[in-house]
Amino acid sequence: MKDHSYLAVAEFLNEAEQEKREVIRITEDYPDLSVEESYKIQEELINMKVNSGHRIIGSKMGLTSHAKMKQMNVEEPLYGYIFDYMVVPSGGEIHMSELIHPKVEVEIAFILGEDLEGPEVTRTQVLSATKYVTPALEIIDSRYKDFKFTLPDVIADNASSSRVVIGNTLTSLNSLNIDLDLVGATLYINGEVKACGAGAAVLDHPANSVAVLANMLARKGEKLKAGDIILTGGITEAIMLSVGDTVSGQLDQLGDVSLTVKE
Ligand code: 0L1
Ligand code: MG
Repeated sequence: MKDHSYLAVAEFLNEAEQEKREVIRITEDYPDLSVEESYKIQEELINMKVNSGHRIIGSKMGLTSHAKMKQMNVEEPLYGYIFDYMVVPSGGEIHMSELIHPKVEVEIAFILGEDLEGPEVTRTQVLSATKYVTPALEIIDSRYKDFKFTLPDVIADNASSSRVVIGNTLTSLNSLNIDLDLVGATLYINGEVKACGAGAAVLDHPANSVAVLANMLARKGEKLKAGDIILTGGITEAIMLSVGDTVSGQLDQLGDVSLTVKE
């Protein structure tokens, strides 16, 4: 792909998000698109959002479960960026009219107290740099038709990032009685259990996800900063949402996080 095409493809994906319109995946036109090139498109997309006045508040990791990595035939998770306009307060609403075909997953979010700079960040360093952990719901909303894509497609599309609900309870790690890999998570929709899992579903331990992110960012000279919010990856599978749904994510010792889906 030629350098000037990165910008054109990023514009195409940004418009799809703004117009709430699903589009044909970009690898139909660029079948040889590499992972490296797809991060360049993502970078253009992120710059475009920043230049239009949106603020980055953190990042997200995706494809962090062994099952999802196997399904996509990849050996490494992917990352994307979370913007201020994506954040919904716990107990708040998301609006279907602003989205395409949203799905929800339960995650553990980390809030950093110190910067973390790769390339060799370890889980132990992550745990000591973490100020709080909190439950989160991630709403993913791929801009691609029928949620179908290859790895470069989804990387370019900012890892399907769409909305994020952060719980109201902030917990410091030394006040937890269990390790985060053992934290159980349950996703309820309209009072029914739709999915459940444990923190270990996320790269064996959610702190590993933050370490991998720091080390991936180091490849392009970026670091994680104190105050960043990091969504470490879905503990549960992602479940399709419909208007009228009331969603609750409950995590052992970390508390609850919820949202309602409106028109
Ligand atoms: O794990 C995730 O947050 C999803 C990342 C992108 C893949 C998808 O949209 O399913
Ligand atoms: Mg996620």
